[in-house]
Amino acid sequence: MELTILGDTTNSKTGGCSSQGCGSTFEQTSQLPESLQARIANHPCYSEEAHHFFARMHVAVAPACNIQCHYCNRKYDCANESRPGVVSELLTPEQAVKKVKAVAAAIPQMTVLGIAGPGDPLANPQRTFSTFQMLSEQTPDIKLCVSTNGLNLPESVEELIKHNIDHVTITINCVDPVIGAKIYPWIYWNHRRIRGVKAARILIEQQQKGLEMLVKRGILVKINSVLIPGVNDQHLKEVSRIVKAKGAFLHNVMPLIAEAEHGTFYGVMGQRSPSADELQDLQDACSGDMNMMRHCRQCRADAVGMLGEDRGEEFTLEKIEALDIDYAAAMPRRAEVQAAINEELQSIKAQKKRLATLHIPMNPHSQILRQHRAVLMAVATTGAGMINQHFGHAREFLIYEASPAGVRFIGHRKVDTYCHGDESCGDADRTLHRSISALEGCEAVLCSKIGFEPWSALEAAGIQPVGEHAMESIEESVWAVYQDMIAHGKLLPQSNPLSITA
Ligand code: CLF
Ligand code: SF4
Repeated sequence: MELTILGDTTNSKTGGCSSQGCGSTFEQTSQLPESLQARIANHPCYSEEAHHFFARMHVAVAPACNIQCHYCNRKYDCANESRPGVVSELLTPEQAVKKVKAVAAAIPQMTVLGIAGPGDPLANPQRTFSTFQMLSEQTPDIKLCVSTNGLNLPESVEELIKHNIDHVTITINCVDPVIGAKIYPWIYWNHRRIRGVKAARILIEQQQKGLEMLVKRGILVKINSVLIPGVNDQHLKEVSRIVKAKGAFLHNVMPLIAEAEHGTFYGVMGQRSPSADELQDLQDACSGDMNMMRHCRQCRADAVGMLGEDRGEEFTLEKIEALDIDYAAAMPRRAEVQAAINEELQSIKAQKKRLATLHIPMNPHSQILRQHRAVLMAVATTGAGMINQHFGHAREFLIYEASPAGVRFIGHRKVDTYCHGDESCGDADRTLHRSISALEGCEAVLCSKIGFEPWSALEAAGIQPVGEHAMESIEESVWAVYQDMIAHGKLLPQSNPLSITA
């Protein structure tokens, strides 16, 4: 049977949709023109592969916003790119530059600097562009990235190009102003507050115009959309189709986070968030027309580190102010570390290419095996594409789907850390229970190590713990476990095998 490392193609968990391509995973990345591959190769958001190796950081220099989203409370960061409910430390452009240099020296694999809030970067043009200008002069080896609601985008395109911003994210939740009026109560436009459908129409026109202008100038554009059940869930397929047709590179459908304690309109009104299944179904449905991002962590406006990790505490303003960074001295070390990562990535790519064409004999009844259903598996990893994390130390699990068509990345699930490596785990039982609930739908969890207690609890919940693939490649291990499940008769064929001629 052939192993295929899939991106967003084929077989949803129920065996569903097919895809024409995805810009972010191995199979699709390798089909992109080389010049494009080079532009995303070390961007952890634009390349699923890169996010296992490269880090990003945000600087919170943009406090104001020019619109209101029903999922946002202005006390907190811009929820278009961030989890609501967290507040970032606001920086001046000078402080931001100092912080970027400190982080870049300490984390040489940090390749991308983004401005994503806490308000809208383009509603704070002076602060945003002054930061970008200083960074493009002083830290030339760092890619610059921005995320915006799009209202001021068309007027900002020239300035973005002037500062070498090669990656722009626009949050587009709708292309229909009637739906838009249910998401945006008002916008601030030409010194006036405008409400309802009229406001949504202006916002949508600006977003679409901005998208077209950026694409025309060769900028890579990612579209973020917040999935709001009952509001834009059906509509987002249309959004995906339109932005793809206009040349957007990637579509990132993110789940609405609406908690009453965040004080957002949706939170207070009891608007529900989508389930993991609903999110995956929509991503699968959109992937027919669009390259989909599935590894977004909805990070905060001052996030630092690999996606999914937050090292912000190591780089607070107080700590940064005390540092004297010699950036020129840090650059050779950064180049060395990044070259080593690129070399490793090349060898992983070569390996995947070999595997993708390799026929792995499973047994002679391959026609019967093709009838086996897809299985979701959770993986504990700290990066580098390996199974290299203790079950109890994982703050999140990556979710992969194995099916007769191959292995594909589905998304991630956050959990509370179960084990802190000491005796202080007062409510470890409760935390373990929550972790297991978060893995609902998974049939195996692959990790480097696991204790006896969680092992038993997982088994009791119908999830098979697997520890024997420690320090091995994720996709190959998921595939090996899938084969093993089939070999042990755990995945019964969907139809009567006796009716199939082997
Ligand atoms: Fe930041 Fe956004 Fe640039 Fe990435 S994040 S501005 S594109 S560097 Fe990435 Fe974070 Fe998701 Fe954003 S995981 S929230 S998609
Ligand atoms: Fe909040 Fe961002 Fe929407 Fe502005 S664009 S209202 S900061 S979520």
